[in-house]
Amino acid sequence: MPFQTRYTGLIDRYRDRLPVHDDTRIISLGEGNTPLIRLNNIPRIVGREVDIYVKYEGLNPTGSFKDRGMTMAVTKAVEEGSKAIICASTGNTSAAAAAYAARAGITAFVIIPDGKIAKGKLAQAMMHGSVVIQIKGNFDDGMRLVKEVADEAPVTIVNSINPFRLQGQKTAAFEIVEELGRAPDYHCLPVGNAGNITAHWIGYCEYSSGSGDHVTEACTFCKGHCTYAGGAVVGNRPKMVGYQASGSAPFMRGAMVDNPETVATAIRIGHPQSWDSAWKVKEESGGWFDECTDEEILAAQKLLAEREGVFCEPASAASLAGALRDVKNGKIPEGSSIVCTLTGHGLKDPETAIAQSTRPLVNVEATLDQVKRAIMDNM
Ligand code: AN7
Repeated sequence: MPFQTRYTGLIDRYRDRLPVHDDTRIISLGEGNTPLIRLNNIPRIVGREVDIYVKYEGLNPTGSFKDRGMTMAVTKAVEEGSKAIICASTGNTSAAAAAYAARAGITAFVIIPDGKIAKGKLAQAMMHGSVVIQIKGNFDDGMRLVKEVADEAPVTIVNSINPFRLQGQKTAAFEIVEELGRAPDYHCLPVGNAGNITAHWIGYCEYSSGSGDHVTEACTFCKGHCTYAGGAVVGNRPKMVGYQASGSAPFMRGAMVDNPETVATAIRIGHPQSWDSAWKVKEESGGWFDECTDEEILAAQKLLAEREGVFCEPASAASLAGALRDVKNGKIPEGSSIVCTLTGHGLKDPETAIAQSTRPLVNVEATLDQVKRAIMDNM
């Protein structure tokens, strides 16, 4: 028999660490198994001896890390007999919900802030046939409405308050440990609702405990769905570092923010849903929160695209912007290994990318002469 290598998604790959049964119908689009790319050029530019890797979650099926959580959430919703799912979203959750609902043959209702989601994400939600409800309000208003409506209508919430979401998302940490042979010293993420930073910590804790035993009361995060045994840590765990956009930084203010604003619309979130657990993650891991200005975020997005050939969306670049600053100021010491999660693909938001591209387009007639001139002038 030939060795079968077809990759069939993260639930199949990490089945023994996820809350599924042998006969569960898996709703998958082959998510997970994303590249961990070592940065070659940027550390040299920064002039520090550090190993920086980017986990390119933009290469998931719908272009963001949300697919990891959505394969679990939709699989469980279908298993429980649900015919419809609902979420509030700054864009990526709605894209993933729409796609996985299409795959499962159920209906997705998505609530998005009017005019404040990137074009690519809107295109996805519409194209996959979800019911797109635009509200005159922001993500936080949408989240409140989702909770209220789910109390009265037969719909399953697939925002990250659905515990199966974090179970799927924790697998990113598994992949990183398996690829590096150990956990990194620092793991940097952009923070909005703080679901993903929590999910990664669950994953690192579970993996480092080296146990498949389900001792639920030991785990403060998973609400009973992970395999973290607690106590005996046999592997290393990273310091978890969360970066927010300055105009949308409740973890820096120490309080909810009512009118969040940032160019990084994915993390335009003032009332994070995983508030308590994110603080615990920071404390347990010895990490910290910090903020980046929109200018820093866009500069990091551009640096990564121009110097490494990796295109992420603005929110994702907050992880690198913050990490580079903390490498330069010594908070992250030389000799460290760092993973930055690039949560979403740059193609999600072409308008912001084009608007911040400084190189002018070179417009010429369709003649050899003019094209040659354009090349010589720009060598
Ligand atoms: C690219 O899609 O909340 O801290 O509704 O799309 O786990 O919320 C998106 C969040 C980071 C923040 N980067 O993750 C949504 C949504 C990107 C994102 C985050 C999001 P969390």
